Amino acid sequence: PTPLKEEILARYPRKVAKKRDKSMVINDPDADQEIQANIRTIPGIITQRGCTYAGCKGVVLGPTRDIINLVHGPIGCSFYAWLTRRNQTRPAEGEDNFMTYAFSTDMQDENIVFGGEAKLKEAIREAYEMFAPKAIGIFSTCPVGLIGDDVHSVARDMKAELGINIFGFSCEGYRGVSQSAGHHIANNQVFKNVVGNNDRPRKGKFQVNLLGEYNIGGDTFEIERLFEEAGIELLSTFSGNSTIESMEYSHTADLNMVMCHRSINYIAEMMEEKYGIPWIKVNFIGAESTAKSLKKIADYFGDAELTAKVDAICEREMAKVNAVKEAVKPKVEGKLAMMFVGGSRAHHYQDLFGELGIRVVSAGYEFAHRDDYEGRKVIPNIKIDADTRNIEDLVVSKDEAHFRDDLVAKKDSLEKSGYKFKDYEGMMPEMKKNSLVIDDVNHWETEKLIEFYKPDVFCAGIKEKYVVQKYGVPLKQLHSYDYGGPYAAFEGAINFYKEMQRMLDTKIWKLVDTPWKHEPEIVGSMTIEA
Ligand code: CFM
Ligand code: HCA
Repeated sequence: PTPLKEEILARYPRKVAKKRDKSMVINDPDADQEIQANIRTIPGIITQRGCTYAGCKGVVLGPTRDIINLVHGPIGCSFYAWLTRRNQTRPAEGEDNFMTYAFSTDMQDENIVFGGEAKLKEAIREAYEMFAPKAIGIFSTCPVGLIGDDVHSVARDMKAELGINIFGFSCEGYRGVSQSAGHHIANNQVFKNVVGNNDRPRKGKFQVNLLGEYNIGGDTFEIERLFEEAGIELLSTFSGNSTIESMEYSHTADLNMVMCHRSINYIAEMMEEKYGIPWIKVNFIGAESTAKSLKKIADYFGDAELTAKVDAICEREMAKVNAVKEAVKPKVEGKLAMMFVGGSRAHHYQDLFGELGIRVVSAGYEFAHRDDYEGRKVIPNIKIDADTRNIEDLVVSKDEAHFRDDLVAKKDSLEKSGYKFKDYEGMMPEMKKNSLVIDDVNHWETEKLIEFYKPDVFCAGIKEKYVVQKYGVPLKQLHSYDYGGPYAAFEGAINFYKEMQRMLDTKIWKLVDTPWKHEPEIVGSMTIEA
């Protein structure tokens, strides 16, 4: 072990050290290393993680503009998630957009004692009368599960009463160990209640869905532009810039592309089982990854005209990207970065840093699973613990009327020529030897990482931002992008290069000096009992 890992573990009580040891791996891309992930956070440690409700309501359903996402719970759960994720949307003239609102039943003590179902029904009626939405989703917060309100029976009753699509989510904050459980719950309910509700006739020659792209800072818009130019019909994005209707006919696609594997692999798998739609992993973060992903889609369809268009787009855009890269790279090359973000981004953004010659010395996810680190090959070996068993695993069967035997045949023949489906390799094989991979990093570990590596940029979220900056290290939020973005696709890469130049090609951070370095306000020592 490196001195750093030893140093970190040495300060922990014995049991904690034993547990954290398995979540920290000194990477060797050529070895099959195992990392511990998706387990409970140690109580009292300052984790980066959020809750199951956040993963369900905020992440997966939040970006769909015309569903009323009604939170059943105390007002804080809505208020603190209100517009903070920066997922954008572009409604057509006259189309509904409820994303700027925060809908909540505003539970009070009285509802906790006597039950909140009546209040929930009233809130649904009120929302219906005011907005006449096509659908309403009900999201359970912690107290709902504790007092036993049945959001699903309320949803059934209100669906019968109002005649619109209404469905509930048992996504109480404590339901799983992190946001990740909320993704799974969201995937299940959207698949059961939305996907397949509308057999819209075919419109395009090449019909696809983009799964796990949430339009943070306008990322989805960048990808949509490329598809449109290439003549690829994007039916539905789950869920950036989406509508409920687009999800209803998403089962008529010829291909599913998975961007964020962690949050949406469940729907990709279920769509393949039920409808025979194959899925591939794509990544539109990084110019080279974007070009590679576009070419992979063109290869799937095997159409000469499409391939020529995609090649032309890539060539034209790469010329623009390279011009900026050549200007920026000499100024930032060789600098050190580290990134600790929820799921996919701690992996995807390594491609952008790689393009600038910035070295990623340490990275990790808040809540991803072993397959996101080690690749999907480990899925059969992942131990299913009680916390995971707590989340419903849907049993899906073939829909004979809609099943695409032609796509299954296409997949088989492409696989024979070496084309890879469901091929997520994970983060660790792509990271440098001896880089430090850490799952569910905590505040103490963050401090030690900064002291040890003295990184030039730290990528994480709002909770980490100001503490890290007070160490004299700039922090780039890879969740909300601070006020910036888009960073996806070619134009996004250009934006990101310029942002890195702005943040890294300056001496200002070296001047940060905190008063407590010289005059601590309190001095003391602490002993932690094992
Ligand atoms: Fe997927 Fe996301 Fe991420 Fe995620 Fe998130 Fe997010 Fe994230 Mo914040 S879906 S896992 S639950 S890429 S909200 S858009 S930035 S933690 S790395
Ligand atoms: C969430 C949402 C979040 C939080 C970001 C942050 C996001 O997990 O509930 O901690 O800065 O991207 O908005 O991940």
